[in-house]
Amino acid sequence: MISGSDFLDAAAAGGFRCFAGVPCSLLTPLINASLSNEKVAYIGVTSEGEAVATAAGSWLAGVRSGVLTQNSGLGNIVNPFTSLLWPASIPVLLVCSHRGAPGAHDEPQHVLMGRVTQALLELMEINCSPFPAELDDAQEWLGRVGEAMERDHRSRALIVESASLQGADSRCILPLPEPPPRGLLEGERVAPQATREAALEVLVSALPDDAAVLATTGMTARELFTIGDRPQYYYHVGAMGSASATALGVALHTTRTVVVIDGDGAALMRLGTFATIGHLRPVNLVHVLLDNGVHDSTGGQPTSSATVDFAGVAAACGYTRAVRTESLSHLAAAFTQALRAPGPHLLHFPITPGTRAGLGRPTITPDVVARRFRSFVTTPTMPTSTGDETRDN
Ligand SMILES: Cc1ncc(C[n+]2csc(CCOP(=O)(O)OP(=O)(O)O)c2C)c(N)n1
Repeated sequence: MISGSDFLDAAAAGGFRCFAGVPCSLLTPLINASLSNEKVAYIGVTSEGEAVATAAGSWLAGVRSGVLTQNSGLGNIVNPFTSLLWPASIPVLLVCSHRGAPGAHDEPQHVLMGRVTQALLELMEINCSPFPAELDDAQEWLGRVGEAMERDHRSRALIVESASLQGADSRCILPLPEPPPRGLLEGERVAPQATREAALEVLVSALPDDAAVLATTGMTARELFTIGDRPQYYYHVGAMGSASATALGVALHTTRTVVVIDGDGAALMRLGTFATIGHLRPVNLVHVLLDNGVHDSTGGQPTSSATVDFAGVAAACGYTRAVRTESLSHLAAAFTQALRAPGPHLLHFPITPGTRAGLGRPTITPDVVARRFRSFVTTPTMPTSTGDETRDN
């Protein structure tokens, strides 16, 4: 049995510098130790799927990362794992608790998942190992596997049993954070006029060369690629709803401006990410939400966006500035302002559904896009002297 802080030190020595996760009582020693560990950061998120996307974003920013999850959260992980990590060959270390282990008495909600945990991970082609029992084993495993993951680009899982970690009943006592400043809501509701492509053109033409851009799945990524592929673009080809969490993971590990272009259906699917962004407040994140009120990419089925005030949600979640923009010129002005001022920013722009005839798709494979993007993000930027406000995270 080893302590949470010993495991984290071994993880840091193996190159793992960040874990995102949702707590499990079996992982408490690890999470609580990570809150005071200077070598390994913990990003507390709202769902295990969000943790996978955030860890993917950390990796895209050059930081070897992991996910701390209860096995009951594996269901939340399946989509971003199969649609984001696997196609892009992004490796993460899953540290997964094993509630409901066969033979051990546990609560009814853990029994079935306990029985199928390893099989479920293996079904997703994730190589599983038992959590190391001794510190020497942990150091050896994390060093060896960390390197192997960078070579073969495949994720690994460590399965944590109830007796794996010392100090499982420790309590986490942290001071409450300062309440965030409330965002500014602007704009009257008027019928949208602009298409998604027109909005993307406005964003692209104002985009600084050193900014990273992540596009949500479906037509947004396809249109961005069609307008003009660039090395600083990351296209989500699946994993609907994960773009903002991936962007958060990137933004937390770079000083570059990170722009995420989201859709209303996707944003609603993982609305919890608004809370994580508002809480962690990455100053360099600009979240643009192109809202056509429908799932345009799959045939135009309505979403519930008509009754959701996205800027209000973002402001209530702690974004520094949240604006509803109503025209292309207003979007351009708000975007330019967001690029200069500390965020996180939410720009909500209502658009009309529809796309150009014969819209293409990214012709570069996701793994190549991921490595090209990672190389862009991890290349040091030239210092600028624009006089803009400081935006260190
Ligand atoms: C988890 C998951 N569910 C469903 C899909 C299928 N899908 C791809 S794009 C899309 C619609 C996305 O809607 P929205 O974010 O509003 O963007 P729009 O298509 O309107 O631009 C759907 C349902 C998916 N890729 N992933």
